[in-house]
Amino acid sequence: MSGQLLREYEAAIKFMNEGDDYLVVSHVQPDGDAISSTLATAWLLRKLGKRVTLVNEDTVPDRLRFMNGSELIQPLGGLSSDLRFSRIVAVDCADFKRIGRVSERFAEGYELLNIDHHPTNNLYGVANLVVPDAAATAQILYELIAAHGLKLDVEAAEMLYTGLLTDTGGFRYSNTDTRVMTTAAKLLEAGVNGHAIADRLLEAMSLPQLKLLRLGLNRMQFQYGDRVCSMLITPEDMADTGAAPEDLEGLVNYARNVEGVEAGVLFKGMRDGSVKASLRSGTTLDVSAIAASFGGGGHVRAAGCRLDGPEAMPLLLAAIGEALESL
Ligand SMILES: [Mn+2]
Repeated sequence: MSGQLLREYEAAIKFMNEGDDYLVVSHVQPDGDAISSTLATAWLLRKLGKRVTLVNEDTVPDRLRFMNGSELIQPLGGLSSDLRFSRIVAVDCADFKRIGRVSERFAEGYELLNIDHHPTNNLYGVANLVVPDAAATAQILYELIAAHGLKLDVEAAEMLYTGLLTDTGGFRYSNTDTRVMTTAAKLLEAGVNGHAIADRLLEAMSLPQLKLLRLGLNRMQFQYGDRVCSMLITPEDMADTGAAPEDLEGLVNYARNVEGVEAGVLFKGMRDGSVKASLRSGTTLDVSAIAASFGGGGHVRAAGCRLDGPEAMPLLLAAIGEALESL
């Protein structure tokens, strides 16, 4: 471990030891790693004898509720309006905006520890533990817990395993390195039922999810010599299928997975007229750079951004096409 990173771990440990009361928050529309890291951070803080409040702008997706303590993550709407927090741990949030409206509850002069693995993280905390080569924020928390010398119970191991599993696409993405597999092995040793979690998160499909998939496949469009594949899901589609936002997870991979396709794009039309774009790349294209040029961010192989309206969709596709040209 580099000296810089060692100092970041030390600063994080210091931050977690210094206070008494903490708010733990992750990004809006939380995914597996977001919920995992929220719960694992809370687990660690409690072990250190701290009081914790867990809040997310959105509710915990149903399929992630099997994790111990997930019922303690309060949706922002349920929080009493006069509550303010001064010591905050933000996990898996590449920038401050990703925290969403929970940030309206930060007290004046608040202090924030930023724990994340996104390479585009802009170090918005008073302490920052940002490890871009960690496959998941859960991986960083595993190491933070180990640095505290704490022994994992099966519940904590399950949380961490879930973050690793989901952010590596079931141990399949290019971020699946020896560190991931070594950690996963340790978590299995701690009693995690890997098969049951994989079945729940990777195999099982909700009916709305299947209906969305059918719509998305029907609308696939190929451009730039069939190297770019895009799909569009409208707000009406969401309503018609009864889908929740998390039912869109993984849909973009169907576009990216087509042989010969280097970039898969999922456009999701929002009620306010804006369009959210999820970008995935195969082996060469850096989609985080493209997303960043449209005000978004993410990872080299998985990124996203928000467009003002549908008229910007061809512009994004053109930017991808151009980037492919120059590879
Ligand atoms: Mn993550």
